[in-house]
Amino acid sequence: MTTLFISDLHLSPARSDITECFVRFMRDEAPHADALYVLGDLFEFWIGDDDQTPFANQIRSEFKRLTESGVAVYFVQGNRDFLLGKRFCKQTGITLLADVTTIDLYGRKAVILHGDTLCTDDVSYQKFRRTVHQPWLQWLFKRIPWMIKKRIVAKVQSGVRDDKSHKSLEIMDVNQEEVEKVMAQYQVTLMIHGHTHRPNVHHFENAQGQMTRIVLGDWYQQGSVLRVTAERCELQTRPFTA
Ligand code: LP5
Ligand code: MN
Repeated sequence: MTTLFISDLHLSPARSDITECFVRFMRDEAPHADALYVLGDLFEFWIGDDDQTPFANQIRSEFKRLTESGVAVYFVQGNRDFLLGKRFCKQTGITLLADVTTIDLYGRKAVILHGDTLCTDDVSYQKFRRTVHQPWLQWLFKRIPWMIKKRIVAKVQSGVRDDKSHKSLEIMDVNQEEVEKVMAQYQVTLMIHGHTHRPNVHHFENAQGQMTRIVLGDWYQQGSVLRVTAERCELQTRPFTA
């Protein structure tokens, strides 16, 4: 019995090394698991479920193949694929989860999330996030032709990149108070998230008891997988070369 967690792959047609590692993972490793959780930022950027490029279809077919083999696949949106929606899920058989969800991991309750909402010191990002998560704006955006959306995203991305380059690493990390607040709110002692690209297992103690926060790694230089069984939790890497 194994449950796998991945996040922050940032898949794009420009990075065939990441895509190849992902395809190997999906075909050789994931079929042996009970469930796969993708905790956001699967894509470098997902413009919308109307993406019909060969690349988008290749990724869809990998998920479809996996879910058809009987593996349950769950998806939490990241800050780069918050526009991935119901259509993609229907086409692939994956299940879209709420931004913050609790799951039962072999008898232990855990809260899972992408992790961007924990970075409360990053005030400009949180403001930006609130804007792009406005339901009316997303409703409108989804109705724009794909090629025009692509141009809008490229334009917004360049402005966003400039702002990010001025931020400190501390500002872009999680806020410990927010972590503890979310864990208390969901009454869990285990949290799993990605986003910060700082893979680690953090242990700390507070009034609620012994807490564990597992941070998933990104896929820039290698694959990164959290394997959980009833006995253990292990952050592992996968090389890009087969
Ligand atoms: O992912 P990572 O680590 O590189 O950076 C994130 C934060 N950045 C983002 C930005 C997205 O990756 C790119 C978004 C393009 C969006 C196009 C939207 C099209 C409209 C859709 C409408 C439904 O998420 C980064 C964090 C970092 O994580 C660490 O936490 O710091 O945040 C930023 O850099 C954001 C800036 O601080 C905000 C700049 C505001 C620019 C104003 C743009 C106007 C928005 C108008 C929207 C239509
Ligand atoms: Mn992210």
